[in-house]
Amino acid sequence: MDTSTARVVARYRGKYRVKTDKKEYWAEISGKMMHDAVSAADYPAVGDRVNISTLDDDLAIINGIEPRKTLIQRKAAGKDEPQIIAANIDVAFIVQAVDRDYNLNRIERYLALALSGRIKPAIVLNKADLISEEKLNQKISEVKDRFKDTDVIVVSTLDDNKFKDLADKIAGQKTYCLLGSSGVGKSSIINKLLGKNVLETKEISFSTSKGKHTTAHRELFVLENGSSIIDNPGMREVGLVESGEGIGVVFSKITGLAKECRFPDCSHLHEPGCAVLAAVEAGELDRDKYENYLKLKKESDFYSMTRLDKRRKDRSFGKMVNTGIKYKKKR
Ligand SMILES: Nc1nc2c(ncn2[C@@H]2O[C@H](COP(=O)(O)OP(=O)(O)O)[C@@H](O)[C@H]2O)c(=O)[nH]1
Ligand SMILES: [Mg+2]
Ligand SMILES: [Zn+2]
Repeated sequence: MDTSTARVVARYRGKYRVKTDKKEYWAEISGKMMHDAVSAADYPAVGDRVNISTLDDDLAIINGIEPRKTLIQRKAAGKDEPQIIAANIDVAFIVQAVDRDYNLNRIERYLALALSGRIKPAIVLNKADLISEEKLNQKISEVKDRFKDTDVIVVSTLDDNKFKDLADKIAGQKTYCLLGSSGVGKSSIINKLLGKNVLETKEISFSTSKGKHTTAHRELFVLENGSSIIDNPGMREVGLVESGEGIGVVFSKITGLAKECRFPDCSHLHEPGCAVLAAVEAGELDRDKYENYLKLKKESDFYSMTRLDKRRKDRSFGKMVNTGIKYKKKR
């Protein structure tokens, strides 16, 4: 049995595809890993580097996960536990289509998601072919205005000249992921980077203006220059998990202003002496940005609170069970 390191390139229900320098294998986690796992984070995610033992030509066992450099996670509908999107990502491309999907608040949400995982974000505006030069320039300046420190890359997958800027950004050995609603062109972008149609793309239905996703699983592709890129199909909901940190970075202007508020626990909603509200009133802080800040902050605080609450309840339930056992033993 040979052991080596591999990268997780796809994850299915309980099964993984892993890739070494030489080849790919189907893999499962070892009995020990399965036994020791207590949360979703203990299972391999796409992008993870793992230690494997190969069983034969195409089967392997995953024995452990190497420490993750970065981790991107979200809250999925109806679930308490964060869902892991991918590991060891260097750059997250936040993709929006300039024609219909375009929404500054949503970009901001994805930015918080990426930054809370300590991943460098870049904004990709796709389908530049669909709107006039004038409208496009207006959107570009809106985005640049709202997100001053983030790269904005404008592309069209239908036009080589309008795709170069993104292709040039992809450096060897780094790992990228695409985030964005379905139908914005994530799979088309990967096909274009691969130079062949590996991923199926779907027409957008006019009634819902949403593309039906076809790639059911998350997958990592290795490009010619050695870099890797991950497609994220079907990301309908991107609830924030404890990403106070990401929010702090995206809204650094607001967190800076908050230090000047009269009350240290100011909610920036109605308090006297609130520096944030004052800046909104004075037109120094964009009102949309302020409102989106309140929304995302509330969501992440609520998430942290319910998690904490749940842990407390679990603990007291644990105690109750333990006392019960002790009592029984005594008798
Ligand atoms: N006009 C135009 N259509 C595009 C562009 N990129 C992708 N599309 C189309 O948008 C639809 C959804 O693309 P797809 O890659 O499946 O989106 P995904 O759901 O984000 O993976 C498909 O019909 C694509 O052909 C583009 O740059 N311009
Ligand atoms: Mg797709
Ligand atoms: Zn305040």
